Amino acid sequence: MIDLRSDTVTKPTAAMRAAMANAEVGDDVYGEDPTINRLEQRAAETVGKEAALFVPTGTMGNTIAIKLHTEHGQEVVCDSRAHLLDWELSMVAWFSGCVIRAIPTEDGILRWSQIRKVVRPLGPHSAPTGCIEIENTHNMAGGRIYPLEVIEEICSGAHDAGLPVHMDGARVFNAAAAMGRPVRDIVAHVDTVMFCLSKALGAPVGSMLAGTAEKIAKGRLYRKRLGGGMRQAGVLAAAGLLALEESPKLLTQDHANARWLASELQKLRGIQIHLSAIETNIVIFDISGTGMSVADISRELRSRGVLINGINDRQMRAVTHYDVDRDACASAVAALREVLSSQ
Ligand code: TLP
Repeated sequence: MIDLRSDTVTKPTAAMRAAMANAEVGDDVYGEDPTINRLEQRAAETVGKEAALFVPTGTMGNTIAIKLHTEHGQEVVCDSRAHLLDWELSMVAWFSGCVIRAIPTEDGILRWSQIRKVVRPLGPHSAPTGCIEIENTHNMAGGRIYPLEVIEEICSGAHDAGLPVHMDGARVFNAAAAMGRPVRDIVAHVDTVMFCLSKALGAPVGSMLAGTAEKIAKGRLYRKRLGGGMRQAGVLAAAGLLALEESPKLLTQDHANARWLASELQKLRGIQIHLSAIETNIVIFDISGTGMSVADISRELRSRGVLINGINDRQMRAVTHYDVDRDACASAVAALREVLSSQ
């Protein structure tokens, strides 16, 4: 199977499996797992924050971050296609007791000029704003990257208004690779950042939440409350360390494959793609001109050994990663060409 459904499907490398087998472990709830401690330290150094916390999932990392930055009854400002809003089972409401104030954007990238208009204090009718959340790269906008000056402007506006900023940086290493900048430059101004080891970086499990030592110490307690105290999870952290140290340099290959895939898909009858929007490893394409439904295309592709899912009734998403090389991308294009021509 050529699996382009997501970069979450990456399998651990042979080196990761060997590191997992040999990992030194201890009970992490007592703070005694040396491999997790090393991963948390390396992650904090890499992103330039005081401390970092190993969490089982990106969803848990975002959930803890929002809880750290808000009180019950506040609003969290984010883009209207944010993962936080559409794909995390309303954890903002469930765990933090907040509602989302969503701002529609063309490209997934919020600007301070838009955020400023919805920021408000507690009033007789209005809930106060608790924090701002930005997603970098933006998944459902097709892996779009926040320009550094936009992040700086949002953070300075938010901080002047007394508001913290959390970055859902599930794929911030993709942004860094595409920009040729270290992650620490991208996240320098945000208060917390969550990034995933288990997506394009290839670890089997795990994400990191980074911020001040004080926030991360409190975050550790929220992680326990959420059932995320993981004991001898150094076996996972060992793969995570390799994901952190070794995988970032492979990402530009995924980006080149995504651009190539997009340019080939664009040649197919009825497929529409904005090539200039392909900045990292996510290719979102519109199939409404093909005369077929998303579900039919997905099913026909599957029967030809290719997995690509729809994200709504007219768009599909293909995500490149290290388990899908250029030849596999070519086979996926050929399969889709065949599906469309058998129409
Ligand atoms: N994204 C998954 C699905 O949930 C859509 C994917 O296949 O892309 N933030 C962002 C921006 C994400 O893309 C994801 C996962 C998460 C958070 C959550 O990470 P996990 O799945 O580890 O909870």
